[in-house]
Amino acid sequence: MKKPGAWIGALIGILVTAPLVALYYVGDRLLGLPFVPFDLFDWLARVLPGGIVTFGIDMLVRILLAFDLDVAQTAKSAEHILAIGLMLISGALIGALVFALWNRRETKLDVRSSGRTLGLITGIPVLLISISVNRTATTDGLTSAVWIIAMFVGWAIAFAYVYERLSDEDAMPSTTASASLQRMNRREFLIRLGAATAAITVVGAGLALALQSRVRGGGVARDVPQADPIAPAAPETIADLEPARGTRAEYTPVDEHYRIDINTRAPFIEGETWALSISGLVGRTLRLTLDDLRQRYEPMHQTATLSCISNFVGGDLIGTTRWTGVSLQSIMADAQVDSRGKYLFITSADGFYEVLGLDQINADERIMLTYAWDDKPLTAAHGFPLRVFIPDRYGMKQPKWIVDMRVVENWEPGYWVARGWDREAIVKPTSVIDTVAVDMIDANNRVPIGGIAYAGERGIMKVEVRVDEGEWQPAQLRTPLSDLTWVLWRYDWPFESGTHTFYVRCFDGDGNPQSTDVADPRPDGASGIFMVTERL
Ligand SMILES: Nc1nc2c(c(=O)[nH]1)N[C@H]1C(S)=C(S)[C@@H](COP(=O)(O)O)O[C@H]1N2
Ligand SMILES: [Mo]
Repeated sequence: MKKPGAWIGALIGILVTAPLVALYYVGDRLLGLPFVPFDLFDWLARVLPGGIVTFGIDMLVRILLAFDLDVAQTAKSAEHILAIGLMLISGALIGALVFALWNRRETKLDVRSSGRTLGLITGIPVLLISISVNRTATTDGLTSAVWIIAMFVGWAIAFAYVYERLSDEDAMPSTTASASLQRMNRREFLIRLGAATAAITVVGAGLALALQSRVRGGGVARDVPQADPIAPAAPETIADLEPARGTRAEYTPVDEHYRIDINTRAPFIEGETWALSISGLVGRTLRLTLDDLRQRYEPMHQTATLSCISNFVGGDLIGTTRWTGVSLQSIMADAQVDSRGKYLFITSADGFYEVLGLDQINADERIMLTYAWDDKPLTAAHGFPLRVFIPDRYGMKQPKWIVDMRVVENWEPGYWVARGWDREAIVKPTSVIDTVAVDMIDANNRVPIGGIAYAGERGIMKVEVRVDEGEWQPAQLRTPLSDLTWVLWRYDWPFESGTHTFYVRCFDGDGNPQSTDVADPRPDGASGIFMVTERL
């Protein structure tokens, strides 16, 4: 009795994995579920040695250049294609492997139980990987877990079913059907299977693309022309501007502040025994306890907005709180940096690290070792006992749970920089609509629209709102909590019922407009004009 071999298994692997990818894509676009191929790719980028990852990225860039493609525009899609390609190749490998395994059985394959087993064996590691690296899903952990496992079990049952079908065909007694007819049957089955998977894949991906702009919570506009810069001037802000109802809190409660790091659980550090060591190219090696930091140095307070570089336009990986600590300049002065010292290598308890230029520290007294958020010691999740604050940079440059600082001569890429993210990670201007507050309609039939705008240390000079194809209209700005925080804005819109699309854009303190380029977060932060469609 002839059975389908490893090559057929590989082919089937691709055929059943393609719809799996497409369905994950639908889940991602429509419901904010994790998109597994990117999670696996991110995880690989993280566990592979930095050298290999950098080499991979270099190769990718070179291939794009060889094809005369604009790297800035295509690198990210190339990476996405690579991630999906790797998933399909893994499917092919698994197909070859399980077909070979199943071929060694004496008895008939039980499609359901074998499918379930294969689904769990592959799905559980994938689930763990997704939990540890996913930064984009908006669904809760349980929903995401059920989705990942259920899809993998379904995928594996499809595998087993196809295997069974192909073995049946092979096992058909050749008394009635000729050998060539059997092969036709198998070929026909494969063609049908191919057509079916192609259909699911195309319809799924198409559906996701067609519907994604209708996702609740808004999206990014693709066809808004870039604004011209305006002349810099002091922004006109209003101290007691009442935000439109539904605008997020101007000051983020610590327990609502986003949390992003490479750990499923925050590293636990004993405050009593912890001490920060400062060594390397210094005249004086320091060992500072929390009390030393609190008592020996002048405390410094800065209310500031922090954003993750992985934040999508309109995403919630951004928050504002009051940071308290010690200017890094005072500490470096105490350590008497050697003239050969050029960089500060900061190590965290979780293996995270970042490298800061001493000239950057010397030029900016706001760079701070932070021990309190919201006037309370840092929580474990947010970096207890000590984290760095650097104005104008995304969170990836700012280690939490610091245990060690070393002055070194040579630059090295930090944790995320080594993994292909931007070396400087300077925040990009962004603005978001939080609400169209129909319930606040006034006697003049005006409905306040509100949200935030943020451009790091440059501040916000102007925010404008556009409704449908109308003109851009200036919004009012609430005086920000500091010049390092986002700005709450409000625009009173002459209400018209019906379905409308609302857009927002901002200009930073230098008069530069936010970019209309639609960019994903990788490698240097997302950009694009936020828009939201509402039926009113
Ligand atoms: N030790 C350590 N520090 C870290 C990280 C990390 O993974 N480990 N993640 C960084 C990233 S990517 C961000 S966005 C911020 C998030 O800080 P938060 O979780 O307090 O909001 O922490 C940064 N500091
Ligand atoms: Mo981040």
